[in-house]
Amino acid sequence: MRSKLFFTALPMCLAIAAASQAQVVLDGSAEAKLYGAAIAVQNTQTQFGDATQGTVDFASGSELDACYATIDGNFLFIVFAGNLESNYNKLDIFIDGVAGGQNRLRGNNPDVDFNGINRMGDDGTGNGLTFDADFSADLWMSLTCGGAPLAVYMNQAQLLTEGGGTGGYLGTGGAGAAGAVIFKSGFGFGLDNSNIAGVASGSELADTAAAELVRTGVEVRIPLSAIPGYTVGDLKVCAFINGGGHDYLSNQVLGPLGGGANLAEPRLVNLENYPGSQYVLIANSGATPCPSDLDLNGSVDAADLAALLGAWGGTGGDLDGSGTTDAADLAIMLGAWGACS
Ligand SMILES: [Ca+2]
Ligand SMILES: [Ca+2]
Ligand SMILES: [Ca+2]
Ligand SMILES: [Ca+2]
Repeated sequence: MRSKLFFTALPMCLAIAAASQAQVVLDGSAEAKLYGAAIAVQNTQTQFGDATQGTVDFASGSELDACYATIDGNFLFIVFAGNLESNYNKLDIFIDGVAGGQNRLRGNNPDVDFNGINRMGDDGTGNGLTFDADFSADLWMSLTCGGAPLAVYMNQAQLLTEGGGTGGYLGTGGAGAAGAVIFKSGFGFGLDNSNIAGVASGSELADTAAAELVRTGVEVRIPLSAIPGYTVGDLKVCAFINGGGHDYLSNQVLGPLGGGANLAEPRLVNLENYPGSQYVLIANSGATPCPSDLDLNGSVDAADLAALLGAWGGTGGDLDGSGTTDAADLAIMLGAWGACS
């Protein structure tokens, strides 16, 4: 009886697998078909080491060569092509999706990753990392990796206008497609550290043609519902490589700096002082077509309900942007039950 049920269910599983083949694979690589061309290219050599190993799970340096992004249903995918050194240096990522948020990082954000976000923020003297004038961060994520076998760790926090907010440690995984993880919250990542090309070591203007060819690095999966208050419209992302304690900003920033040395103390950095935008625009012309369809199979059904209940109290099923998955989100899902129109 058990085996009969198994074989009955098998064709359905295969059908689901086939339907999802066109979706993004979290493997640390920007598939050309899905991601298209780079939306930002590095123009500054790296002062955080030029990786030379060519191994998926180890890199001796960090660089951000290019940025690729795509939106698939309710999720934003971004590839930060380059390397993240296997020494617990940080890739800090900031998303701006709505008015409000923080143009200058406050000191009262959630205590996540050994209070890493607040290490970049106001220490009480009115400083704090400041973005370009037209960028106000709403969501922060950070990735770091090290050890043998390699472990990758991911954290996130809301950046609300008055601080506070929620955040936390998302979890851990490894390198390559096998090490990629999608957490219960809907966040996920893939890491491929095999790049040995891209920008070289230094603080001069970089070879942008070489940087633009890199398509492997850190790939992240972000539930659009995790961006507080976001429903529709273009997004901005600012990313940089930082020291192990979020305490020493590199010269690997996207949008790029236009040459120059590491920026050092994060609290004293004002990106408005650097020419051009130290953020990247991610165009999103369409509204999320069917936000309750969490698994993107075209209908709101029992699988979505299970995903929502599984994310209860987290952000993975947060349909109304309140920051948590609760009864209000359940009501939205039940109201949208059936095929997506
Ligand atoms: Ca991929
Ligand atoms: Ca904002
Ligand atoms: Ca390089
Ligand atoms: Ca600027």
